[in-house]
Amino acid sequence: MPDCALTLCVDNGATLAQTAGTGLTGDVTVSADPAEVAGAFEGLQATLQTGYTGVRVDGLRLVDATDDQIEAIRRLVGEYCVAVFPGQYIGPEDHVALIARFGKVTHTPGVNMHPDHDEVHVVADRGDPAKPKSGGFHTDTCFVAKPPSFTSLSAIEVPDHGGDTLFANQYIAYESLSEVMKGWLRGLRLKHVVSGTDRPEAVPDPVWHPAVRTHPVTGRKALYVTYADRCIEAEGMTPAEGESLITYLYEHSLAQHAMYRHRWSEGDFVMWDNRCSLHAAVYDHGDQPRTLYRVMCEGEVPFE
Ligand SMILES: O=C(O)CCC(=O)C(=O)O
Ligand SMILES: [Fe+2]
Repeated sequence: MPDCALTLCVDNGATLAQTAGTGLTGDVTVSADPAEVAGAFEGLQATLQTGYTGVRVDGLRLVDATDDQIEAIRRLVGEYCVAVFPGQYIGPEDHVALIARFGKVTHTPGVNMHPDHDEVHVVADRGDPAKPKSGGFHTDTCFVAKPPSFTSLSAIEVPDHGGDTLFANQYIAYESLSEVMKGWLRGLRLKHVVSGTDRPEAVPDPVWHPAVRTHPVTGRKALYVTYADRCIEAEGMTPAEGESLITYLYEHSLAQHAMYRHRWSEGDFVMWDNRCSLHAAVYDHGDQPRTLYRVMCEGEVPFE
C-alpha cells in the first residue's frame, strides 16, 4: 500500500453486497466520505458528488494552493476519479503552472494547440444541432508508454445547455467483475494504438499495457481499457477472443452506473485521473460555443 498518512487515502470502506437492479455485478468498495478530509487541510472542503465518483472542492483558490493542498488534491482525484473546482477562472499560464505541480506537463500528439501557449490544447467542438455526438468513453492518450496521469480542463466558454462531460469509475468496473474474470485478467496485456488524429506523422508505435492497473497513490486496482479502435489486441489470444474480451470489458465499464456527469459553468476547473476513469463529452449543445482549455501531465508506466 502507498503512504496513507492522509485521512482520505482509504480503500477500506464498507463492502456493498450485490444489489439487484443497481447494475453492480459484484462486491465493490465504497470509499470514505471525503468530508472526513475537510478538517485536515485548512480551507479545503471536499464533497462527494455521487456514491462513488466525483468530488467537488470548495474554499480554495487553486492557483494559491499550498503543497499540502496539492497532495490532498492528488489523493482526492485518485480516490474519486474526478474533482471539480467551481469558480476558478484559470488562464492558460496559471493552468500550465498548476498542472506542472502534479507532474511533467505533456499533450496529446496531433491535437489543436493554443497559438500562444505550447502546452494548452484548445477543446472547441461545436455541437451539431441535427445530430448530437459523443467522442465515446476513453482514457486519454493511452497509446504512449507513459500515459497522462491527470487531464484538466478550464471552462472558458460554456453552452447554456448540453455539452456535459461524463466520467466512469474504473475501480468499480474492476471490483464488480467476478473472481474468475479477475483471474483471467491477471498478467494480461492489451495493445493500444492511436486513432482519429489528423497528423499521422505524430503517431507513436503501439504499446502494451496491463488490462488491470494498480493506482500508485490509492493502491486500488482499476480496469484499463478504452474503445476498440484504440485497444485492439489481447496478448496471447486469437483476434476473435481478444476482440470479444475487450468489447466485453469496455461495455462492462460503462454499465456500472458509477458515473459522474458534469454540467459546465464558466470558470469551472475539472481534473480527472486517467488511471482509474473513462470519460466522454456529449456534444449536444447545438451551435452554442463551448471552449475548454486542456492541460495534462505525464504519469508512470502502468503496472499491475
Ligand atoms: O470536451 C470534453 O468535455 C472532454 C474532451 C476530452 O475527451 C478530453 O479533453 O480529453
Ligand atoms: Fe479525453
